Amino acid sequence: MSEQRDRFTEHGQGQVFQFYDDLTPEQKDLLDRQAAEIDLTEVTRLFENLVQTTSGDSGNESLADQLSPAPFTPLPKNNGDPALWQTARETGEAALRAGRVAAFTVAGGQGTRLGFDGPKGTFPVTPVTGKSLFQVFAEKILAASRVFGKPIPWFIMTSVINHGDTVSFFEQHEFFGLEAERVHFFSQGLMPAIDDQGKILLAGKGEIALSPDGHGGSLRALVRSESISKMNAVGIDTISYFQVDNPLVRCIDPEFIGFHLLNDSELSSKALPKRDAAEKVGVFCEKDGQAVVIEYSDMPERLTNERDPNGDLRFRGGSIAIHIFSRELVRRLGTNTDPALALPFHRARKKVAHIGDDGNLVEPADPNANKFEMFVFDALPFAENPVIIETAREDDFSPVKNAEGSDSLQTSADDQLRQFARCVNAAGVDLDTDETGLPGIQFEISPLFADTEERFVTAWESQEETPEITDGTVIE
Ligand code: UD2
Repeated sequence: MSEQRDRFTEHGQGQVFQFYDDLTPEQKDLLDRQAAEIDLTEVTRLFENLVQTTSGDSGNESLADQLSPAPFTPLPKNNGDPALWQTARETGEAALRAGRVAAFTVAGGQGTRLGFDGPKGTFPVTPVTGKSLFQVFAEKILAASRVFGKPIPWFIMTSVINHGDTVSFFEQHEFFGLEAERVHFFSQGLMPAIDDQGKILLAGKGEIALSPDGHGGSLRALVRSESISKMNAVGIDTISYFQVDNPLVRCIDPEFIGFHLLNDSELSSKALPKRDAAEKVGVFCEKDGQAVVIEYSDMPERLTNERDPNGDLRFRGGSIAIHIFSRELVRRLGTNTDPALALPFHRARKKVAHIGDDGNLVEPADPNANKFEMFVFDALPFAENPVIIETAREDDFSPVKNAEGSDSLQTSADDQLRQFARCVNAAGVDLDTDETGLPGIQFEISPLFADTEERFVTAWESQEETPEITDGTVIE
C-alpha cells in the first residue's frame, strides 16, 4: 500500500495511482519515489495562478507602461571609466587568488535544437579539433586556476535526462585535466506536467510525466545537492554562472567578479547591446524601481522596437545569461519555501504524450498540457545591490543554439576564429582577415596556451620559436 496514494487522493490527484494495483513491485517503488518528490500544494497553487487565471493571452500592454530600460555600467571603450574597470579587475583577481570563486554551469538541456541526441555540453564546437563545449569550459577554468594559483571548483547542473551521460563523458576524458574531486555534478529538480483541469499526467502506467524545473531550479538544486555547504566549507562565496551553449563565454572574468564584490552585490549580470530588435535574449528593464529581466517573448512589441533619439534601440540591454551570484543569495532563495520569497514559475503550453483513463497512450496533435519552469534571472529583484555591467560580444557571447543560420555552429566557429585572429594579430603576426575580422584559414588556440588576448601576447612573445600559422594550426 502506498503512503503517497492517500496524499494524492486528498489533493484530487488520485488518478496518478489508478493503475497502481497492476504494477510490479519495482514499478510501484518507482512511482512512489517520483510521487514523494512532488509538492502537491505547489502544483495546486500553480494551476490556480498560472493555468486557471490565464484564459487566453490578454496581451502585455499594461506591462509596457511599467517598464523603463535598466542602466548598465559601460565598457571603457564606450565611455566607461577605465580606472573603475581597472579597480574591478584588481578586486576580482584578489578574490581569485584567495580561492573565493567557483564556476557554475547549467547543463540540464539536450542538443535537440541542433539535431544532436546527447547532453549539449558534449557537442563539438571548436573549428579545428572539434573540442566539446565542456572541454572548452574545462580548459578555461583550468587556465584561470593556473593564472591565479588556486584551483577553481566547477559545479555542473545536469538533469535526469543527461546526468549519467554527462558524468561518463567527463570520466572518459579524464576531466580534461581538472582534478576530478573538484568537479561536482548534480541533477536539477523535476516538475509534473498537468492538463487544463489541473490533473497530473502519467507518462506510463507507473510513471509521472515529469520535466526539468528550468535553470531557475538551479538555486534550490545547489542547496539540495549540498553544493552550497561544500562552497561554504572551503570559503567560496562567489559563483560564476554561465550556460552550456556559449563557447566564447569568459567562464572566469576578474573584472565582472570585481564589480560584483566592489558593490557588495548579491547578483551581478552582464548586459550586451542587442544586435537588433529581434535578437532572442532577455532585456534588462526597471519595474517598480527594481532591475528585472523580461524574456524576449514577454517583452511588449512596442518596446522591443522603440528607438531613442540617436536611433539606438531604447531597450537594448540584452541579458545573455552570464551572472555572478553570492553564495548567500543562492542559499536564501534555494531554501525559501514561502512562494512570495522564492523564484516564480512560468507556464509553457506543450504537447505531452500521456496515459488516458483507458490505459492507452494518447499522443496529442496540439498542446494539451502545462509545464512549469523557473528562470534564474528572476532572482534579480530579490538581490541586494544588483549590478549590471556591459560586455563585448566578440569576447563573451556566440552561442550554439540552432542547426543553421544565426547562433549556429557555423556562426560560433567563425566568432572563435575572429577571436583567435585578434590574438595573433595583437602579437604582431599579421594574419589576413576579411573586413569582419574572419581569417581565411581555420586554426585554433587552446585556452591552456592563453585564455585572454593579453595573456596570448605575453605567452607568444615568451616562445623561443613561434609556429607559422596555416590552415589547421593548433596553438597549445
Ligand atoms: C536563454 C535566455 C535568453 C538569453 C539566452 C542567451 C531563458 C528563458 N532565456 O534562452 O534570455 O539569455 O539564453 O543565450 O533563459 N537549462 C537547464 N535546465 C532547464 C532549462 C535550461 O539546465 O530546465 C539550461 C540549458 O542547458 C542551457 C540554458 O539553461 O544551458 C538555457 O536554456 P535554453 O536553451 O532553454 O534558453 P534560450 O536559449 O531559449
